[in-house]
Amino acid sequence: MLKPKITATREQVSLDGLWAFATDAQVSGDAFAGRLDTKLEVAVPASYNDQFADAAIRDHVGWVFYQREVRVPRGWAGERILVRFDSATHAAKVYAGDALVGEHIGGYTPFDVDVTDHVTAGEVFRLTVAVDNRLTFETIPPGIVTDNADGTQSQEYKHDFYNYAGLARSVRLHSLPQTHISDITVVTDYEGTTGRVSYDVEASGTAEVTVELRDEDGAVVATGTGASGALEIADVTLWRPGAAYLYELVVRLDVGGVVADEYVQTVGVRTVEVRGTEFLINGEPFYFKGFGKHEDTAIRGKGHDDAFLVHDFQLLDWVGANSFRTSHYPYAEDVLEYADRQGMVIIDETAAVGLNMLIEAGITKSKLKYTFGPDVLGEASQAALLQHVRELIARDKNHPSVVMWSLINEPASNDAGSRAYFEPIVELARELDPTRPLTYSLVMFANAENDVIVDLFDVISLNRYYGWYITPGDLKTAEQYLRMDLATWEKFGKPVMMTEYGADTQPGAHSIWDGPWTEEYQANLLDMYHRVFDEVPYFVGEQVWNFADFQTSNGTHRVEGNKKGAFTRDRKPKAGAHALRRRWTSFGDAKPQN
Ligand code: GCB
Repeated sequence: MLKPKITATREQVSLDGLWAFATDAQVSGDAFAGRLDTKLEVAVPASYNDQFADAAIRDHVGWVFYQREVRVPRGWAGERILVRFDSATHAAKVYAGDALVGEHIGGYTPFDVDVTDHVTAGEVFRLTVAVDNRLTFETIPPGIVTDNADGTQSQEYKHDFYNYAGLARSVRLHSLPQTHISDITVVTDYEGTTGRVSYDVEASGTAEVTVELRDEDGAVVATGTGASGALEIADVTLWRPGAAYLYELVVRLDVGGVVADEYVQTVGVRTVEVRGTEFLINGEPFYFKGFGKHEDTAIRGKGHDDAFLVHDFQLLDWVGANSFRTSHYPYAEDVLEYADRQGMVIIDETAAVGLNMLIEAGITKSKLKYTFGPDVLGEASQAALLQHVRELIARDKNHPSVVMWSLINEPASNDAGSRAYFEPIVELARELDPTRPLTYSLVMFANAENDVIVDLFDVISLNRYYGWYITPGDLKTAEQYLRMDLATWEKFGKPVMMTEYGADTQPGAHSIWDGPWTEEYQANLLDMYHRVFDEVPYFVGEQVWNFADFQTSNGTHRVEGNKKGAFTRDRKPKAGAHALRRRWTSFGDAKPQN
């Protein structure tokens, strides 16, 4: 799915800014049509929850409404006119005037609504977006909604982060020519100094396709005709971790000698491969150093913010990280585009988090006794995940920064039913993208003996909390457990990495002892893990949980959210961040040598 871009044939108008806002409890009558009777305004892009000082909005369960007037540029007559939502968390209904013009389910992937037949170039129309934050056994991520006696509903979910909702990413009105490029797929390779860009263009009508590949100086390095083909680049400059290089593929549709549409697709030439127990980028062993992140800041919730994007990448660079996982959902496309330009390596994760009914926010506590089955996560849930994987790969397939798909975080992969649930998901991902390795993050309870899906994947990614949830305050025993655990995965002959390890840390808490929550404890725990990692020959990476503190649902084991960040929520380093910096700046992108 192509991100809207301004080109010679395409235009757009940003709809970011303040919109009228109300929850379904605040409007009477048919809230889904007509003018919204409200004095509230809400900022877009940003989750709505923390913008107001009103618990009834923050913890609202159900529909909320966003509304604004939109003027269609007068030059757009004859064009197709669409509204692009970079995300609406978790389900949306879109209205132009009173007409329902589109719906979407899934809170972290973009969608277009075609409003051509409902608007007029040069005139104003009323745009309303109803957004539902409810998570059920039919959504990804899943959740449980219960009806309360007072007519309201309560929401329960198994993931740790707060269920921020609303329009957290950009909204724009954009135009497309009637005959237009609807999709582009690029796959890259190289041999010696010759690069190869295979491309495939889909168009909405009959047209001649021409392509032109330009280097970073704008020089044309290859041209081609036809909807698919392969371009060769003499003396190619590869896209490398920490040293990005991006070509531009200019795709044009020609109808009767006139350019009907033009789109510019960035291309980084690089390969990824799992060979034996190694993870290779451009044929060279790569060692992941970095974090699981969240899209999470004060006030904005999950709202995308360019200043935080830039600052977070600066901190990643400062600490010596070369990668992160988009835990636990696809991030805004702006993040991936920036990663492409900065040479940051991304493990791109789906929103399949909390598919584990036996745990809650990292600890054991649940009424449900199993996860997969017709009355829990069954066919409807699986269909939702299949659709989500289609949308994720359609959106992110062309990003050189994305080197691996993480299809699930901490599923109940020790539950016998998980195999039937996940096998079709893995098959679909392989069919849609045969070029990238697949992984998923294994919960502590899934071990080398009882996990029933590990053989389906290419890289074994472990989430382990020895020294925190297990043997807290006892790093000696934690070290023994960790060493034993890592040894058990050797038999699979695959690369193993740690996608979560860490300790909640209250900045300013100190101790000379191994005291959980202190800054020293976080640093010592990380050092202990690293000592063990460096002993394991098939180990390919370490991603600490988490880059920064983040907001969670209410719980007695959280103090104003999850505090496992190396940085605080406002991005100040804890002692752990300094410990990581000492280690990660001491070696490059290859595994540290003992
Ligand atoms: C996990 C989850 C992550 C939690 C973390 C924790 O295993 O994958 O979402 O935030 O544990 O801190 O409990």
